[in-house]
Amino acid sequence: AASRSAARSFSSVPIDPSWSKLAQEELKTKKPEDLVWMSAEGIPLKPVYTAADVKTDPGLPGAFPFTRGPYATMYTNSPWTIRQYAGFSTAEESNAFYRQALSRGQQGLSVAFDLATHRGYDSDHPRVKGDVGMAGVAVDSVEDMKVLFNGIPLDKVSVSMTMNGAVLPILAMYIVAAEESGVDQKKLSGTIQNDILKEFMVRNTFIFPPEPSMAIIADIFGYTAANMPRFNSISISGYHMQEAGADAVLEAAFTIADGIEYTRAAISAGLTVDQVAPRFSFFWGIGMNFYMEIAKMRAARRLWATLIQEKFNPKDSRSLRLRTHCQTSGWSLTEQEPYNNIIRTTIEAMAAVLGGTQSLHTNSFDEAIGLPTEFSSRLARNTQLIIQEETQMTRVVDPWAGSYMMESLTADIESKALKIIEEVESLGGMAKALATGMPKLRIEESATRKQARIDAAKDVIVGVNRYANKNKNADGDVDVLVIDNTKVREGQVARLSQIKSSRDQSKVQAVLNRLSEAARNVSKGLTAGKNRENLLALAVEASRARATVGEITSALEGVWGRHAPADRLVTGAYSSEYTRSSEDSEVKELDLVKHEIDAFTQRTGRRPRILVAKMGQDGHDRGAKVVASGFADLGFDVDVGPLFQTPAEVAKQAVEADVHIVGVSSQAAGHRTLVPELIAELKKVGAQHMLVVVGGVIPRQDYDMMFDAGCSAVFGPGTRIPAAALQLLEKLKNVDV
Ligand code: 3CP
Repeated sequence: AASRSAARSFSSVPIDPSWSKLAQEELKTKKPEDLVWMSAEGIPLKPVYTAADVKTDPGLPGAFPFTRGPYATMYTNSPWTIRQYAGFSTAEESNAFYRQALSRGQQGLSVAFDLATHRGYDSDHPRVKGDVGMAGVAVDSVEDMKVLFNGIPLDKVSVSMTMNGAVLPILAMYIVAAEESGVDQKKLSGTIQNDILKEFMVRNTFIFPPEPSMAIIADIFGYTAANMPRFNSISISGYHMQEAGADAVLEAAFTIADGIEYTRAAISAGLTVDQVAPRFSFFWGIGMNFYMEIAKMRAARRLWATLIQEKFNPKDSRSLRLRTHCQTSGWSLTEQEPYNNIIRTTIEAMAAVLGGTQSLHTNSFDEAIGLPTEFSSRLARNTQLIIQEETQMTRVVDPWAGSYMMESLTADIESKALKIIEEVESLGGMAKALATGMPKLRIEESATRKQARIDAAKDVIVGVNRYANKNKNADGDVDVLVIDNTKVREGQVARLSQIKSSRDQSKVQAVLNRLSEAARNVSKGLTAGKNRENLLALAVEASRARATVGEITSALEGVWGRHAPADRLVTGAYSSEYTRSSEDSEVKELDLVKHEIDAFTQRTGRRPRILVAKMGQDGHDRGAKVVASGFADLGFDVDVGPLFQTPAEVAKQAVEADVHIVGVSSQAAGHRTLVPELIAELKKVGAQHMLVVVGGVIPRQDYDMMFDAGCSAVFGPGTRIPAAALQLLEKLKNVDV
């Protein structure tokens, strides 16, 4: 049914007439146009391409517009960097993990910090109890940073640090740790993510409001341009947009638009395009739509070169070369039949390589379940080593060039993305566009549609909505890494108090005061280097004096405040995608949900009401948003709680809104600490009748713990929204509301 109704709109897609004749003989009742597939991007993928579909010559690799790669020789001379993103627990444990990985074939480092660090809190802060050491390594001061890189030659190994919110203290502590190990900052090669625009759009680990956040970035550009010639000052990231639900066109468009905005920010701060753009780098997510991902990478390179040329007219051709890191899609991993994820990751890695990435992370197969183990990390690394060293794929530069399909698809993505970039530009650039909410809403709409296509089995996920293995335990339980969050926290707290008692307090206070003064000057609109101090230079001084991440952040927060985002919910996208050409059984299921909601409303006088809550510093809110939009479209009253709540704050909101259900979304392992606390808090305020359900990345091993704590249901990844709704409505029948 799906392909028939889709084909109706495709009679306008030009298909080679001679081929159509040949095809018609084979097809019998179908038409050649029935074989056209419409992608999520709205790009029709035709069954056959010919020379007539190619309108653009891709040129040569290493030459404008760099469609075929930023370097002329690419992997034939030097393959991409195998750079696995990792970090957990303490600096000691992460350091041991890095050293082992490097000895077994990994080529560059990529540090994952815990969420407390991302949000600028020291490990002893009460808000971060469930987060310390969980989704990354805990770093509070330069002492932790020194332990993290102990024995690793920072003048030889390039280090990427995924840090955006607390970017000043973290980059500063890295510089000081290197300095104290005898490596001058001039020699440091690596990358700091430093991409705050996409944090406001999707990733949510911002700290300060947008304006001072952009000033921080400009200061980092200024400092690295002057002092760190080998260091990439930013990793302009589409990855998180894809993880949040963006299709390839949205990802490419918003990321390039971000890059244009950063270039403008640098120029407003008195820098030139050629001082900054050669050290800009990019970061793509690579999902399962194989051809589309390769085409996206090619199109993005061409768009960047063309637009930067047009808008800023650089003299240095390196300003036009889009160099990128890629990560296979975390979202595409399934909790069901997790070994399938090894296969998915291999295919995605091949797309990244065929698309010409400079650096790559391949996910571990168990990442939809919990934190990767030593075993799963080794398999993930070996996936890249096998592609790099066994397949001979590195022997030819951009082997897809000249493919009718690939050139046509590349041009399609380019033109569609260009339209969106122009839309953003017409709003005044990405910072202004973000203030309108447009990019965020587009991505959420795309995510909600995607979920509806999966729930209606229009998009197939093997082992989830097709070919599900009925014997759930056939593969056995998959091991996950369990971190003793309390122990890590206690260790960090002890080290913090030791540092604070052994440093020169007046020196620390003096430099923190200068940081606050610089922050005030930022708010007055003064420019770094001219009439105020550079924020990163000050953070370096503060780190040398042993100021902590939390203290450096507070010195700025005292002036700028902490950003609290306003939110809107997508409506209608779920039901419109779901009902359009869905199977009968699925339409019946929706009718059943409706019927149950009506019955509930009759019985209680109001519709079932759910609070979708996020606790701790986990800002991954795609799941929460999609569930909220889906439930609202199904007929629930939905409240969406703010990000970063404590259990007590969630309990308070649940009571104020008088909800029937609190749905907790957890993606960063905080549930073990935070869900039991929430249930205790609900009891305290007399709301023990409310159902508490948990969804997200919850290892099977934790299910019993969740039920024992008093949860009514646990929804893992791959749960269909109508099925979850029915289950909850069933449980509400037994509750006196
Ligand atoms: C490369 N080189 C070459 C060639 N290829 N020289 C001659 N011939 C060639 N064919 C040179 C380059 O010019 C460069 O030298 C050096 O070799 C290294 O190559 P590179 O391409 O710069 O590669 P690399 O150092 O690995 O840098 C890759 C980029 C960097 C530029 C993409 O930014 C990077 O590593 N990014 C990683 C970002 C990351 O890991 N992010 C993790 C996100 P020079 O140095 O002299 O120029 S994890 C997020 C997870 C989700 C979440 O956020 O929660």
